[in-house]
Amino acid sequence: MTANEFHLNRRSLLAKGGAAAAFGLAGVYPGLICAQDRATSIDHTIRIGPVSLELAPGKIVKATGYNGTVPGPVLRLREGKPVAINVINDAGYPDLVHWHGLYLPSIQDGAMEEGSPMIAPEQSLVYSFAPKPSGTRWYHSHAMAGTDLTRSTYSGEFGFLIVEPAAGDPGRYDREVLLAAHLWEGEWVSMQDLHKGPPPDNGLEVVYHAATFGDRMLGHGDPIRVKQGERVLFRLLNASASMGTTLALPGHRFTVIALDGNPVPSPTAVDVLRLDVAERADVIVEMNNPGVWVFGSTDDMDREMGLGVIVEYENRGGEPQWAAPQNAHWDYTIFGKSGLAAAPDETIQLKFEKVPGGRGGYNRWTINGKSWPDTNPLFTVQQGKRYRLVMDNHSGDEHPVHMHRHTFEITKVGDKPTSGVMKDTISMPRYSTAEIDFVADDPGPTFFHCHHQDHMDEGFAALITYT
Ligand SMILES: [Cu+2]
Repeated sequence: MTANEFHLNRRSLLAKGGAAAAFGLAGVYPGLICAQDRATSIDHTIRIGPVSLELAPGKIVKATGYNGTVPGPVLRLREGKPVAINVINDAGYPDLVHWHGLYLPSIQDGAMEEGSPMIAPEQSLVYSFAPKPSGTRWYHSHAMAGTDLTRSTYSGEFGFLIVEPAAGDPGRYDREVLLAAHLWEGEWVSMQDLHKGPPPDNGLEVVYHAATFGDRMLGHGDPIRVKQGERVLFRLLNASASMGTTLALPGHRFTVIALDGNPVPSPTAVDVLRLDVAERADVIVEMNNPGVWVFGSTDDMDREMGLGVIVEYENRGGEPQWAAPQNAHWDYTIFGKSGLAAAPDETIQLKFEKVPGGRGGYNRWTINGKSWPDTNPLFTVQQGKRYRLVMDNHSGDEHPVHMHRHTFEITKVGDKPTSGVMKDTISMPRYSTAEIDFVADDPGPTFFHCHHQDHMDEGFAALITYT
């Protein structure tokens, strides 16, 4: 028996919910179960498996990844065109793939909490869907990691998923560069031990020892080679498990044209990009400052860990130059419209808090005083109605708050009303408030959580359900 036959025999077909029956979920989500609809051909195969990454000469990290590379292969799909993706799980633990930023039936979404099946080790699963909306999406593990810093988003299980518009829209650029930031070699540390001081009640946090922006540590991969006068489209992703990052390219500005893959109403040039975990930015950079530059984190320690890449103009050499940006301010609202967003049908208050784990313990997280799974349902929605989430981050940590299967509109940041910026993840700085609106336009259980792996695993998660 060949490996292929093995998987054909054992795979569970997910097309139109076929796998739900196989996994005994028919009783839970009867509306999603259709006749077994076999995918006739596989368009892409993703094998989750061990990889040995040489981040820099002699610096080897053992991780899991997709098809032997990190990031995984870029999946370029056409909006609305059905695709079948066979995922083979050789990760050595139960796993699944989430298609981040897409409108998918819950069972296809790759979130166990929504009813998507887990893929047992050495089994495979076919995800079959018509991708939408167009834009810079990504795919990654949505398994729990708990305290295991080799699993899920701590590992190398991430890749770009670009949904090309149904009607071709090449855009005005000469070169496209995809870069994902990731942190490696995580370790649980008590912050009070690290800082030799307060806060005394805080629990363990993950600190990292290596970073990549692209596929190697800063200075060890191929430089991005550009020519003077080029317009480069960078599609940027923070694929870290738990750390936001601020990026700069000295001597250049970023014209932000899309956030989380969705075009912004007011494309604006900025000196820095703030990307929290899971956030994406599509930016255009005019290459009009010849030299050799470091494009990387504005945090010196992050760059020293490797979070950067060299941008090298044609016929230029010498040491890569870095300079701290003058204006490191980041504000979603400058990309929005000034008018008010549509009035919601209903407003929901959400308060996020931390229950410190104390020295050597793990912190826990709550939404309105409850941790997953006691958060269910967070609230219920009616199809077609518009909901406003009034969110209060009542904690000293930053939270990238992510909503599955829907796109939301940022309607307020702090005290500043805004509209028109559409996202699937919003970064909430410590002790901050924000409001987001969404239309209940994709029936099915919908996972809502912090994209910080540790925060999600320790309670900061809930389900929004449809009536
Ligand atoms: Cu969080």
